[in-house]
Amino acid sequence: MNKRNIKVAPSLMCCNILKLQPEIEMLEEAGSDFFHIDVMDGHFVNNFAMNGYEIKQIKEVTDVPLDLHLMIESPGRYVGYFAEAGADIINVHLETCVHINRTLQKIKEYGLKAGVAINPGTSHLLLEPILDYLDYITIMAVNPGFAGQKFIPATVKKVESLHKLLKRNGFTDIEIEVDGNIYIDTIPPLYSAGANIFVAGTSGLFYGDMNYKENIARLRDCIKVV
Ligand code: S6P
Ligand code: MG
Repeated sequence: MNKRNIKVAPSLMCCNILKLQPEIEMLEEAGSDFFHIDVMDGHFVNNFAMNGYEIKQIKEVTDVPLDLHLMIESPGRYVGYFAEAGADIINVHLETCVHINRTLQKIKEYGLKAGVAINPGTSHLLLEPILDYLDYITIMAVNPGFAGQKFIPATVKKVESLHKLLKRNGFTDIEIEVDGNIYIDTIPPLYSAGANIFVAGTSGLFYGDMNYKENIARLRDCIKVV
């Protein structure tokens, strides 16, 4: 792995919502690999964010793939709804799915990439039976629901152990994404542990004078290539 494999996924929840279209254009221009869209239902997490109507409008103004992070109860009921809104990747939380295989199959039936996200308190070992269905695994480095939280250190070991598990079982195409408090200090250990997609929020991208090009370049360049 070298630094070309790093993918940066700005979290659109951290944009200035009143200027969303110009923000999206600037982020696209700055080299975003995905747009990470947080969807919250006020049940699984104590917050609300983004619906299909809004996602559809975002899809109309960008070609950057939309990476949906569904922090909602019973996400299987809404796979069609979000597919029609323009999702390219749907990540569901393992903790919200009673019939996870069925939900992942449904995402695939819509021709989308499928991902599973797990909370800091959920073991990655639970993912072993469903690896066949996955394109992405999102490891939460904070408890989901809010931007601006502090990195949970145990995340690095979890990523490392997951990466080994994927290698051992021949699932080297599954990419590991990490979400929460991503910045130049947290990327290097996560990257060494095996993650390569980084959700960029208030810690690593939306800060200071909001120079997206510079800030994304800093995130990519914090990995030293030997
Ligand atoms: C949080 C959500 C995230 C945040 C992102 C913000 O529940 O899933 O995607 O938007 O973590 O980044 P930061 O740097 O403020 O933690
Ligand atoms: Mg997220």
